[in-house]
Amino acid sequence: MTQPRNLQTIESHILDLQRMHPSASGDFTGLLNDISLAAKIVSQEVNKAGLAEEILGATGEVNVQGEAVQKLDEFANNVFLHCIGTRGQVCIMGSEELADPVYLDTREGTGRYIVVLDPLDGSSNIDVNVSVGTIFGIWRRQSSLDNLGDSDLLQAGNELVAAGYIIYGSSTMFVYTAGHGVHGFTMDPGIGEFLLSHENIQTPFRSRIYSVNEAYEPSWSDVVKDIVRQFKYGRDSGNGPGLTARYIGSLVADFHRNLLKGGIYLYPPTTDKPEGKLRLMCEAAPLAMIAEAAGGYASDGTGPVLDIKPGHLHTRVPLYIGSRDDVLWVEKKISEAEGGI
Ligand code: AFP
Repeated sequence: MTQPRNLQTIESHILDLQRMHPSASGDFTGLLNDISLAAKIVSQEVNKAGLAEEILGATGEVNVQGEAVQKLDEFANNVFLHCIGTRGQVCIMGSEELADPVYLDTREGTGRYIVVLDPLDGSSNIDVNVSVGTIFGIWRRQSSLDNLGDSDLLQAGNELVAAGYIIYGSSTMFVYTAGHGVHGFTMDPGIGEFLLSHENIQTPFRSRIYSVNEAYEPSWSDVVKDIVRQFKYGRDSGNGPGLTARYIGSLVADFHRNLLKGGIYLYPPTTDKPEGKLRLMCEAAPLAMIAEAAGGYASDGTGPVLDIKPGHLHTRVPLYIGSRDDVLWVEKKISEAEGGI
């Protein structure tokens, strides 16, 4: 008879993490708990999106990225703003939905952390019941509280203390890393808890799947066209088996599937978007930390995404992320095409 597994909530998992650092103040634990509470609230609202007429569809406004703001985007943004930093442990919060960073009240706490997030990524999919997600990254404050500025907010991904995402799909999952493996928790709606379901996720070294919006092919560079063609027909000599294609158009969902099954997600530059579409701080860097902690890799085509220092909160980067072998191969192809080795 197999031994039943002990159930573990995300809160107790985070507490275990805190015990590994005897000097920890509990600020970080509290912050992850805040994020988990916000995720539960957003999850509940996303789940009833089809029922509640008044929260479906666009608000009619355009956000700082020039995209139509969905009502649930606004809702999720507000929930995270209200839930995060309840102990005064967050000094700055940046959101994909807000043009400027928000400086939070830290009188009651240490203001030790900076949080940047995309509260509801893939929100153009909500109306058609496709999975959406939240992505977050947590950095540590660098200066004193009365000297907060760009050096605190605009840090590279390799300075991240933790990163995670929540996928609101057929079930809601919370996946995070704080540098000790990548762990996934699935929401049990009956008890309203995230329970450990995917301990120490390791992503396959080689892809079975490529994920890219191929409608942009006419405006890709020749090397990107060739890379995607080779994923389709088999890498290099065309001898290997080609990959299968999957593209949801919701980054968290595409990334999550590829993380578990082995795959590469590409958002290359196009002629009209030479920087690509995805934002470094609230999408690419946090997912890059997770990919690397699971044995994968993320590149902007020239080097690790984690090395890139943002110019501003909404800096965009091209993104190639997923199974390590394939992302490194993409980097090599781009480097060769640009006259490198
Ligand atoms: P939305 O939040 O506007 O739906 O954008 C989603 C997203 O940022 C990311 O989740 C997708 O992978 C990507 O854009 C899809 O972009 P394309 O529609 O250009 O393929």
